[in-house]
Amino acid sequence: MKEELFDTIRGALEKLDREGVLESLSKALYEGITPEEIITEALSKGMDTIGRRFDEGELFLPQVLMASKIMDDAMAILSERMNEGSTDHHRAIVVMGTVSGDIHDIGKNVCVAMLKGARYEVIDLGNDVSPEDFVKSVVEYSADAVGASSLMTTTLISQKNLVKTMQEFGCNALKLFGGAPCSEEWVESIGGDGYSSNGRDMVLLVDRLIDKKSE
Ligand code: B12
Repeated sequence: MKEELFDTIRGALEKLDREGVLESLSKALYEGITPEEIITEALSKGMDTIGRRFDEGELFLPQVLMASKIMDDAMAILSERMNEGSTDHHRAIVVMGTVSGDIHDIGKNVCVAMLKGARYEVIDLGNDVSPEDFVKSVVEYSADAVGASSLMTTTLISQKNLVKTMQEFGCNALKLFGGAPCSEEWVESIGGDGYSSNGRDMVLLVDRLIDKKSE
């Protein structure tokens, strides 16, 4: 039943069928499937297929844009559900954003939803965020961690600039990075604290690093 619903949601997203996605998503929630599972097992996999088809020249920008809009609508419903019942007591504060020059924010939004669902307070700066704006928010909110997403090889360098700017300002919040062209090795080479390839693992990563920091 669960697998069938995941397939239906994924298939509808791949066919750019907005109503189909939203209907099957409501059904999945009604059946008691968690938003985290729906995001990881259905929506993210559907977006991966869209990305692959785009890379292979089977889909074009307007279709990717349509898929992105459907994803936004689905995430709005799921985020609301994930925030239900969350208490005022947060585990830590995380500033999130997509780096300078990059407008891709679907993956970042997935991470934001996952973190909020796991009771982190998230300051979401959106996309195309300069290193200075990241630092300003860390100071303003006394944030424990910064998460910066980059989806293009051309904007990966902005992650390095962020580490440099944080060091210049003596900002010692944890520095976490992700996005398709990012990797464990890259993060290590720029002096970051952690990398994860998906939203669910990002929560585990933050849990682990925050616990370690407060030891
Ligand atoms: C959707 C999409 C778009 C949408 C973006 C909509 C939006 N609101 O985000 C639109 C159509 C607008 C778009 C525009 C462009 N795009 Co585009 N796009 C994509 C596409 C198909 C999918 C990306 C996506 O959403 N994936 C789904 C999400 C769920 O996955 P994700 O982002 O990887 O996120 C997960 C993990 O990476 C991780 N993660 C993400 N962030 C973070 C952060 C932290 C801290 C951590 C720990 C983890 C983490 O967790 C996430 C959730 O599980 C990719 C192809 C691909 N294969 O990635 C191209 C792609 C990224 N785009 C590309 C390009 C070139 C562009 C354009 C320049 C196109 C153009 N010619 O105008 C513009 C960008 C303009 C700009 N300045 O940014 C290229 C980049 C190539 C490169 N240089 O590396 C790609 C790779 C396609 C390609 N092969 O050519 N794009």
